[in-house]
Amino acid sequence: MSVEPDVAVKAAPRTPASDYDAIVVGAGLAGLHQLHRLLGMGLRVAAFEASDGVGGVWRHNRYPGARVDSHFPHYQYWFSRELWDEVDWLERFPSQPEIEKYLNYVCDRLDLRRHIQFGTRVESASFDAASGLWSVTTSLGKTVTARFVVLNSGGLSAPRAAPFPGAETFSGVSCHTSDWPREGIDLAGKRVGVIGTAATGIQVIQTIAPIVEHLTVFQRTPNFAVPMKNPAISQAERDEARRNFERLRGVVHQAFGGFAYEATPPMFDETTEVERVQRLEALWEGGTLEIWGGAFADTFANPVASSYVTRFVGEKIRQRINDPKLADRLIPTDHDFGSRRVPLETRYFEAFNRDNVELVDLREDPIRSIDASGVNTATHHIDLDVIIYATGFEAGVGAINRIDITGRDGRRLRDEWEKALRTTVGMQVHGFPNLFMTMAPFAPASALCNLPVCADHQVDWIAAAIGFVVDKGVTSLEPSEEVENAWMAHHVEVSEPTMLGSNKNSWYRHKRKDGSVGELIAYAGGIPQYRATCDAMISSGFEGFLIR
Ligand code: NA7
Repeated sequence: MSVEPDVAVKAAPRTPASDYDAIVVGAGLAGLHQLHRLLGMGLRVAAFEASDGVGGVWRHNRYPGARVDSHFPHYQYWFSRELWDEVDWLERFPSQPEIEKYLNYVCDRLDLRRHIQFGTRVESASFDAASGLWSVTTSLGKTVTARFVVLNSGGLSAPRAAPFPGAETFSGVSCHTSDWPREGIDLAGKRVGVIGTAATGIQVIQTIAPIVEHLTVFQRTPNFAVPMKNPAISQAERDEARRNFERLRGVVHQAFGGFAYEATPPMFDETTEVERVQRLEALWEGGTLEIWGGAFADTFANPVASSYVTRFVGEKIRQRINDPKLADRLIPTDHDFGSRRVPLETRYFEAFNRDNVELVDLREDPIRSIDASGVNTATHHIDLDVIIYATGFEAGVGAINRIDITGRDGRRLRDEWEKALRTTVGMQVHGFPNLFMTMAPFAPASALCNLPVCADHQVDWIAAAIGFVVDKGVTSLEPSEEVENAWMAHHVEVSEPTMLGSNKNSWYRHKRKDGSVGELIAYAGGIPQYRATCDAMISSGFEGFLIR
């Protein structure tokens, strides 16, 4: 199968004494592509995957209603024309089973499975400056050496632990959404509690409300959400997408968030009141995420535009909730639309019109503890058969920090990041030569991107960086402190002044171990600026990097 654009390595790696040239951690969406790309460069590569199959988050997040919020044809690999031609997507917003099947298909089509060691969690990685090699130790007790380590361990893959006292004493079934059992959970006729009302909680709640006997929704922060329109994909639509593959690929790689939206939106002040309403109505009816960043060119930066869209969305939601007091609780008043991740929904707000669905507003009545029979809030006890934790992830850093990583001069990544979270373009860290990562903080891929587009780009950049080290016959590549400072300063300059920066209550912001709010991990400069910086690093021969 052809791969474009290819990165050919001209010289043989200089470290035949190592077990591998590169180790890839994770066999999800980015890991599979990374493995394929590095093997295509003629490197000796092994991938380690903790679970017993491929797919990463798309293998584990099999909760009821799980599906992607990126519409067809966006959520697929963009590096291969053949894959586009061979895979017939069924729904405009593919479901978890469809995506898991796709990733398994890609794995076999690219003949990757034999390079992946399943059931093998990477526990530590340590750099030895004398040999220029990383030693990687796995849960099977084995240590292997490699020149390069690439962490494709996922930006939203380490679940946040439930902090409720007594959770372990619950006698019913309880489960985090990202750890949903393959055999499923029978929810019919059960009293179910869902904790969390963001992208995941919304999908669960709207799906199970008609099935369960009684549903208690525990909401801490209300979220804006926008209706998803999800028709089946016709053959004509597939054909059209394939015909337009090259054009679309050019567009998504230079679009702000990796979506080929139809037109560049106007500035808010350049539109009349009538045009604003028409525009928002059309986007609302469109049933995609386009209303988020695509309503006005300056929605993220102009508080007036942001408030306008916020009011519009709030009113739309209010019309769908029968009880005005309930609407007050479900419609956010503490943040603007789009300053947190916007979920798509299907009759989510109507679920609260059902007699069997009850909202517990945790801002008024917080959870105090969990016991054998259910949840205790500050005011009452709720009997439950099942508790579903839709409580999210340690975003950006969780999966990386589960690995004990020691770089140059004994620096431990966890400790460095606890002091100050930093990366260079979200893919390397000063002090950690030849260590690469995808979907880490301070890149579009960490939050504001249709992920396959951003993951493909990061895989390409990492391949180019590794190719550079090998071709130059040097030992290692690492961003200098100056390069990293410059990237972090740029990130803060473009991201903090946006409405994303003004909202401190979102997974777009790092949460430190002590619970305090840290850095904004979502890079808000958009793909074009980001790619320009990354491309310039490659074309300048990684100027300013430490090349040893
Ligand atoms: P999120 O977006 O992190 O949401 C987690 C939800 O769980 C959110 O409503 C939280 O309320 C709630 N939560 C978290 N901890 C608690 C506690 N201790 N008590 C009550 N409620 C809590 O995770 P998702 O899985 O929905 O989505 C993650 C991303 O995955 C999503 O954006 C997609 O890109 C894919 P809070 O808002 O913090 O008050």
